[in-house]
Amino acid sequence: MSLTLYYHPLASFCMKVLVALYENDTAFEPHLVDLGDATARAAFTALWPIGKMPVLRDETADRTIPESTIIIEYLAQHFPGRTPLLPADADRARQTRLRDRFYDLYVQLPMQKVVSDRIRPAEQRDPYGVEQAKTQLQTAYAMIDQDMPSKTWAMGDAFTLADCAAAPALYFADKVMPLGDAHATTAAYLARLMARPSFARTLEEAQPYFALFPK
Ligand SMILES: N[C@@H](CCC(=O)N[C@@H](CS)C(=O)NCC(=O)O)C(=O)O
Repeated sequence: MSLTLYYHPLASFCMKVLVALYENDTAFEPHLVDLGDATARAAFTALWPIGKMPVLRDETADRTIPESTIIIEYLAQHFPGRTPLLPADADRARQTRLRDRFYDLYVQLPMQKVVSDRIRPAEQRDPYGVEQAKTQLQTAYAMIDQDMPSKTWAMGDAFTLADCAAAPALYFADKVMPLGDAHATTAAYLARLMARPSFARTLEEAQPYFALFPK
């Protein structure tokens, strides 16, 4: 098989790429990376010294592709399917990339800040940083509420890269700072994402690992 995905089923940026792969039934070999295991970590950082998942390896093309957005762009270009993931129109493609950046930088990263603080030793916690992250999430929720009311997906009727980014970002953000009734439009978008077969499958496969998610 040409494609191998180095990933962990519970890692939110990996989920983003799984959604893209499942959207188009793209064949790949899953390679689960346990970064807590020294040997597995060494093998993974030999591939991508930054040490962050996911990484895609295309053996046929002899290419190593890191970074979730770049992986999805690669899939859209080299392994296209029924869901185009990036619009052909250049302006719409730019707007899609902006929304992808928005969900990665202003939803996913602040969510990770809150989660990672929970698993630190008490003396290394960063309450000020967590407060800033929660304020960032509030701003992002309000922006999504404004952006989404008349749309099914982030770019309208078509499911794209932006929705791949939004799905795990909003799913875990809702766990650390619930959307509730105050953000009903964003909550409804999250419900649509969770019902989308590609993301439903991704969540199903992560179920055995959910006990690792810090409450
Ligand atoms: N910008 C990267 C972020 C990847 C990332 O943060 N991955 C997390 C898992 S969701 C990771 O590998 N964390 C392990 C670590 O930081 O040691 C992307 O979009 O792929």
